[in-house]
Amino acid sequence: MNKPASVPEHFDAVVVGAGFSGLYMLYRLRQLGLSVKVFDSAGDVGGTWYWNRYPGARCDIPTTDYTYSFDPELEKEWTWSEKYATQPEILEYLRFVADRHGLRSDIEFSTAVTSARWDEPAKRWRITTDRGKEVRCRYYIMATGCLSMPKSPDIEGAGRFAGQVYFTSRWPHEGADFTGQRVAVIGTGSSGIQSIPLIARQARQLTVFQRTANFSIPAHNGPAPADRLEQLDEGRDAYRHAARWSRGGVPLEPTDVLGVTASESVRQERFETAWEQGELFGILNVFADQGVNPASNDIVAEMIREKIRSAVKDPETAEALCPKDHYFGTKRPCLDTGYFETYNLPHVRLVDLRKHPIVSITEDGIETADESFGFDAIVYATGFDAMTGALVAADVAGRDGLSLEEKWAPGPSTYLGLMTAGFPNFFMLTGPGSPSVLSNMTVSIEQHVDWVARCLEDMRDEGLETIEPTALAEAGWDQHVQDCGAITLYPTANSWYMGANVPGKPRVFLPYIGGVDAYRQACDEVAAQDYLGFRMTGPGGARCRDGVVRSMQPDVAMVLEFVAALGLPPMETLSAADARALMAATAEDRPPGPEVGEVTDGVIPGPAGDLPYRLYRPAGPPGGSRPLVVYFHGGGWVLGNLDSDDPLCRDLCARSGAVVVSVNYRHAPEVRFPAAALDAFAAVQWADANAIELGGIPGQLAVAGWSAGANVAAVACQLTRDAAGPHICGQLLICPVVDSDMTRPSYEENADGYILTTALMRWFWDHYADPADRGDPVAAPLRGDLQGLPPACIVAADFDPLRDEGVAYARALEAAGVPVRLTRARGHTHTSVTMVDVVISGAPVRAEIGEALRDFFPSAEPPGM
Ligand code: NA7
Repeated sequence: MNKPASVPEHFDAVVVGAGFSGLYMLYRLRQLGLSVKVFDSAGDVGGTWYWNRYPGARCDIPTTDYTYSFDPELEKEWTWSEKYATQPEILEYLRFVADRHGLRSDIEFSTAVTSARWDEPAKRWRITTDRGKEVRCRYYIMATGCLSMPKSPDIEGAGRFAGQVYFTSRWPHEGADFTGQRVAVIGTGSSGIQSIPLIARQARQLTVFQRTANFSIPAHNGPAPADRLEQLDEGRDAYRHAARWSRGGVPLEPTDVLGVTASESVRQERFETAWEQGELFGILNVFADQGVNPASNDIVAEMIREKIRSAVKDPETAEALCPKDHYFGTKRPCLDTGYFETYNLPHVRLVDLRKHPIVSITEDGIETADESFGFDAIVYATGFDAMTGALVAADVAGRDGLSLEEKWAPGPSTYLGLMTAGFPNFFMLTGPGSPSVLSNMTVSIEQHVDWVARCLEDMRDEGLETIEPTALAEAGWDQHVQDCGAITLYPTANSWYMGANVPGKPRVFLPYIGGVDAYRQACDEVAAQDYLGFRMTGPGGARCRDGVVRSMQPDVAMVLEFVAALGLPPMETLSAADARALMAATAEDRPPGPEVGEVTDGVIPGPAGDLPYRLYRPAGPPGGSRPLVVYFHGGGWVLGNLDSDDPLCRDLCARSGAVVVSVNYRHAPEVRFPAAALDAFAAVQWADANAIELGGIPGQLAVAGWSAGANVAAVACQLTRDAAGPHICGQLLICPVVDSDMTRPSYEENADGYILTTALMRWFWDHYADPADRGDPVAAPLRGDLQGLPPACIVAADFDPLRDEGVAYARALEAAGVPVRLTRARGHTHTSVTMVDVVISGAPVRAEIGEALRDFFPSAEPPGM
């Protein structure tokens, strides 16, 4: 008996979308014994592959990898016919999967969900559809895809054209026949690049309107690659496991070859191999640094441009097809079959919209600034409101009626790309903030579905009914997603990854670029730590272990992993001589730091003999005077020298426009406390007295230091004050040692694993000063008189045992009336801010340091004077 229409049906879960993610979600939810309803506005399964039926539509990940792995029998029964299967074959595959698992019975096709409202008292979602149906469910799961909401044709007059109009994203099922027609294609993303060669085969005339030239490499399609099939035959499970724990969702050994240092022959060889292979992850892996270093990226980009120039006969067209306004990879690169060669056909023409912008679409064609074109058909290959479009359009309102559209107006905010605060029991598969479009989608889909299924199972086992991220966890994840993007070149491009293709959309980096492997690790950790950052409630009680799953800068984490893998002995187990040798060895291959105008070495008369110094003069005309910064290197009074901090000194010099004089002081254990501090004091006196000879401006002198160097810098300021001169304009203290009290919380929190450990700091103190001396302000400047000291800039890093004493010094100086700028090096360790050109995320912190140094010298002549 049918239920009366007025009584809403209840389901444990409602899923929107019956593509790759929706189908697998349904399968897993059924496995859990949950009642499920799937809605899809399409007439059948397929999602993306149902709608995008344009000629030439194929996936751009080899189909051997673009496939479900959850069903080993399915894998045996289905064989892909090509390296990159066509849309009809992928659609056929999804139909096969739906039939094999009898999934269709729970799917309502040709039904769009029109709204969803969270009913707080009932702890249920109320879902309405365009068929006037209302259903209730506990869990609402969006399997709506990342590229499913077509972008509206934002071109003047788009509605006026009287001929045939096609959208690649909504291609008619009966196909299109362009024989004998004059056809326009607008858009040269993947859809345009795949369809243009095939449309050209039929059309009498084809005109392509290109706004942005795109990078594309030949797919070299054909049978599935034999080596890949062999690997799968030999060990399917191992292969799939490797995919799950790879960076992109396809097994691939990340290269460590740097574009900037590789020889020309290595560059060519690596590029040609990737070109021949015809795979996106291959061409994105020519050099380890091509995604972060503009110079390296340009090497690959130029090689691709050369290929385009050699494929296209007309030099002007070739040049217009060469992408020059974005770094390679920062917009989704394409795979093609004969795309560039198509422009050699006499009836195919390219219109460069940068030079000849469209003024309007007219009734019978397109008008550019200087030409009128008549067409029989216009094909829009203009892309999607990616990643957020379909979610926002679904009219979802969570707790207190807050809509997703309102919440995400400044850009999407999610925890793990899976959920968003204020929307209990609302899951997004491959949502913004997850690897999704930067990865092999099928691997990311399976990971998300498995995570959600496991979460729901755990909740059921624990008697929990609602789950929602906390504001803290979500803000932390959003920050991490942006931090990961910020160290790459991706945010520089006007791409749909940045929301830049849709007018008015906030510019935010949408996907997670930290890697499928790192992402999976984070999701697993969250689950293993009692669902860290989620609030859960139900008859089983309420629980919330609040926190942030990733707060370290991603490149800092990479450096730590790299160092850990070296298996070096802990420094504190070595002799001072061996520790110095180890430090020198690890610095051997690092980048040199920025160019400066001039570097000269000299000696200073110290209290007990000469002290070596190295002077860095900024670039600019010779002879000009600059402010002077006397700098002291780090190394716990035991390690370090002029070489150890050379890249940092260059960086400080370049950023501040000051002459930097780096002074080596006497080291412990050979010469103990207070030698280092007294040397620093003497160096400041000497630099002031010799300012003119050093190229400095008399009276414009600051001191600076890192770690123990910052300790002696701070002490030098106190001693100088006591000696009534000279005048010091400012003190820059980067992660300073200012106290010998090792009981502050940062010592415990960061005791181990961040290079400067608590044990190592103890070793430094033991080498430097007797316990009886450690309370002396000359060892622990925090304990000194702080009145009348120069303005300070103090850098405190999150993952540094010394963090809290740095902050304490800033507070104490402030209390003593000293102007202080406290710079928090978010997500950094004691050493990472100083790793110039290694830890990219340190650059903004050093930019602040440079600004602080310049601020010390308000009357300084600008650099170059
Ligand atoms: P894309 O990659 O977003 O490409 C859309 C193209 O359309 C791109 O070249 C756009 O230029 C162009 N476009 C968009 N709007 C306009 C207007 N108003 N005027 C002229 N040109 C315009 O979408 P696809 O469908 O090709 O591919 C999407 C993804 O699907 C693809 O990356 C694969 O992952 C699968 P723009 O670059 O914005 O200047």
